[in-house]
Formats: sequence, structure tokens, C-alpha cells
Amino acid sequence: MLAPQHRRQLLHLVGTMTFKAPDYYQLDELYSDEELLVRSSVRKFVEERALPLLPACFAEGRFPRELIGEMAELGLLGANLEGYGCAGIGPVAYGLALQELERGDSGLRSFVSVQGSLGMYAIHAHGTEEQKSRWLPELAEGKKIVCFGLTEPDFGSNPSALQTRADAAGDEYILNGNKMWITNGSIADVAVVWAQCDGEISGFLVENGTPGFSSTTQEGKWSLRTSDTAELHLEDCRIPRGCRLPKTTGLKAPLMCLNQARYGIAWGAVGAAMACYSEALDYAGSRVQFGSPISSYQLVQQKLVDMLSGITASQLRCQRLGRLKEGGSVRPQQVSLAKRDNVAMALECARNTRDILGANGIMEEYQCGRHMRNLESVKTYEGTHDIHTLILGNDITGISAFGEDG
Ligand code: TGC
Ligand code: FAD
Repeated sequence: MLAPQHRRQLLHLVGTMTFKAPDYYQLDELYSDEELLVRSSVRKFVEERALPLLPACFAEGRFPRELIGEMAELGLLGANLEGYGCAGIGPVAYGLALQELERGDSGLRSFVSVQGSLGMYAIHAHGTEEQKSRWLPELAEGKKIVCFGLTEPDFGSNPSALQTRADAAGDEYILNGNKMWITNGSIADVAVVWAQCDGEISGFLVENGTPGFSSTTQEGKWSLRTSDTAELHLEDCRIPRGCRLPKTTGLKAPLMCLNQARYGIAWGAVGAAMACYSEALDYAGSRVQFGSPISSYQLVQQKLVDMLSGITASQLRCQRLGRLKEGGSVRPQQVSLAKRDNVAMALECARNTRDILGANGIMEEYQCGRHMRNLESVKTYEGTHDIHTLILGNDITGISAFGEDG
């Protein structure tokens, strides 16, 4: 249920929207007023506040930090969590919000996914009352930023064998290891770090500024350029015992967080696809070649129809997944199918749009190239496309094809 202060903020924001999203199967009829309100307010925010900034941020390789406050006011940080100043919206409203953010840019959605679904969720689900009260309100207000350090240089798809260690020493833990590809890594006030401890994977809250803890921004990305990505270094980093997330014993704890973020990505990808489809449809209707708009040619129509068909299938998948999540019966493998297929669909839409735009498709002033480059990262993170194929293969055959460690 949407908290009253967030509802007031959303109503204030809703106005005339210029973007008309494809809704071929009239899914809007299936959303509640509250879900539609969340969607339209985030749509307006993206249109008026984010999209004017995002192309330049992408060109500069800069995360638009100035948008954090407004996203917090909209209740977008930890939006689907209950209490501690979080908005407490339902899974479908949350999905629609992420869809709109990623219509702007995958980097913007990434920030919100990591802050809420990975970092805040980890503390909310696995933390003590003291850890929750200390961190969650300020994280929801955007006054503090969190990152989630699971991946390491040598352990990406297979985090079960990660090497970072936490060794107990009196009333402290000593952490040693390196994390890589960490979203929000160099701007975070606190990192959720996953480490081997007493023979199990466990989560630890490491504050920025702790001696022995540092980060290095990963420069040179041609994808997700509006998102901060960093390496984390832990060198004899001592933290109080109370910084361990007590309910984390085993890989299941971080995987539970990934589930939340993968769910959001499934919706987000639809937003990126919508942005591309809309650009392709507009362009094809106005670009004249051989005496007619290119939208009048069968081959171009086929591409447009393929995009609409993919978007519609993904919208239906999200809708159903959201209702299952609302009812508490969604399975991780169902989330995997949606993350895998919706991202592949969005990437295909971005590539088709680039093609329909001809030479213009490679220009920064059009969105499809930025979305296409971003979606290459989205395809890889939170479990690669192929890892989700193996998760599903395992589910339907009962046979794990991950290899020796799987
Ligand atoms: P496995 O034996 O299958 O599972 C271990 C335990 O965990 C349970 N489990 C899950 N629980 C909740 N959600 C899920 N999705 C779960 N998947 C498995 C499982 O039931 C078991 O529980 P129990 O009680 O029996 O102990 O573990 P495995 O070692 O065989 O690993 C399986 C595998 C390969 C699927 C897993 O390691 C995996 O998902 N790998 C991909 C790694 C990944 O996704 N990394 C993401 C890093 S974070 C990130 O990318 C953020 S980008 C965000 C942004 O910027 O937007
Ligand atoms: P690898 O695991 O080395 O995989 C390489 C290739 O091998 C892939 O194609 C993969 O599908 C394939 N492969 C691997 N195993 C198998 C197998 N058993 N069978 C068949 N094929 C296989 N991580 C975090 O912890 N926190 C973050 O905030 C975060 N943010 C990220 C942001 C960005 C921009 C990017 C690009 C990544 C981020 N990641 C983050 C890391 C991300 O989760 C990993 O990149 C991802 O899990 C894949 O790991 P890897 O890159 O090491 O690839």
C-alpha cells in the first residue's frame, strides 16, 4: 500500500504526458488506480527531468546524481519495502516504475535497482533491527547510497566460490578481497559485501571511510555510461562484529536479493524496448524513400510488428509475474525466464530500431544506440542470458548443466 506522503507527491506530479506507450492488449485495464498513478508520475519525471539530462550524462560517462533527491521524493528508493520510510508499493506498481525509469536509461534504473532491490532489500531481509533503523530511512531518502558487492574478478557467474574472506578477531571481523563491476561502488556510503566466513557465504555492511576499504572507478565503459561502476578493495579491513548481516548463511541470502533485482530488470527492459519502438515508428512514418514513407514497405512493417509482438509478450509476462509475486507464489525460475527473455527482446528492438533509422541510427541524438549499448550490460548482469537458460534447463529437466561446481 502506497504511503500517504508518497501518494500526495505522486498526485502533484501527474500532468499531461507526451509519451504514448504501446498497449496492444489493453493491459491498462488490469492495473489499479494506484499502479497507474505510480506509472504516470514516474513517466512524467523521466520525461521532464531525466531525459533532458541523460544523453549528455551518457556522453560524459556521468551518473546524474542530481536526480537522486527527486527519485527519493517520488518514493522510488526501496519503493516496495515496508516501513523505515519506504513507500511500500506493490510489485506491479514497482515494476511499472522501473519500466518508466529504464525507458529513460538503463543506468537510471540500475541505480534504483541496486539501492532498493539489492542493498536496501539485503538489510531489510537479513539485517538486525538496529541495522535497519540505522540505514534504511536515510537510504530511502537518498541521503545515503548503498552498493552490493558479490562479483569478483575471478567469480562472476559462479559466486558460490568467491574468495573474499571475513575472519573473526575478538569483537571484529577482518575482511580481505576484491570485488569488481560494482554499481554505485565509488559513490556508496555503505557497501553490502559478500564474503566467506566460517565456511559459509555471509553479508557484511562496510562503511565508506573504514580503514582498509577503498574503491576504484572502472573507466572506459561503452555501455551503462550513466551508471557508476567500481572495484572494491578490502585489505585487512576491520569492522565491528555488529556489521555482519545475521540472517545470511549461505549463497541463498544474496540470491534472494538478486531475485528482487531480476524482477525489476524484467520490467525495466520493457521500458527500453518501448522507447526504441516509439522512435522507430515515428521515424518510419516520416522518412520518405522511393517516393513513400518507409513505414509503407513490407520489410519495415515486419520489423515494427516484430517489436510490437515482443513488447506485448513481455508486458503480459510482467503482468502475470507481478500478480504471482503479489500473491507470494512466484518462483525464482519464473523470474529468470522473464529477465532472460525480456532483455533479449529489448536488445532486438534496439537493434531493429537502429536498422530502421539507417545512418541516423548511429547518431547520439537518437535513443536506440544508447539503449542498445546499455542492454548489452543488462544482458550480462544479474545472471547472464545463458546462466538463466541453464537455470531454466535445470528446472525443467532436473539436470544441472552448470559444470563441476554447479
Ligand atoms: P544453488 O545450489 O542452485 O542454490 C543455493 C541455494 O540458494 C537457493 N536459490 C535461490 N534462492 C532465492 N532466489 C534465487 N534466485 C535462488 N537460486 C537458488 C537454492 O534453493 C539453494 O537453497 P538451499 O536452501 O538449498 O541452500 O546454487 P549454485 O551455487 O548452484 O548457483 C546457482 C547459480 C549459478 C544459478 C547462481 O550462482 C547464479 O545465479 N549465478 C549468477 C550470478 C549473478 O547473477 N550475479 C549477479 C551479481 S549482482 C549484479 O549483477 C548487480 S547488477 C545490478 C544493476 O546495476 O542493476
Ligand atoms: P563470466 O561468469 O566469466 O561469464 C563469461 C561467459 O561465460 C558468459 O557468456 C557466461 O554466460 C558464460 N558462462 C559462464 N558459466 C557458464 C556455464 N556454466 N555454462 C555456459 N556458459 C557459461 N556484480 C555485483 O556483484 N554487483 C553489481 O552491482 C554489479 N553491477 C554490474 C554492472 C555492470 C555494468 C556489469 C557489466 C556487471 C555488473 N556486475 C555486478 C557483475 C555481473 O553480475 C557479472 O558480470 C555477471 O554475473 C557475469 O559474470 P562475468 O562477467 O564474470 O562473466
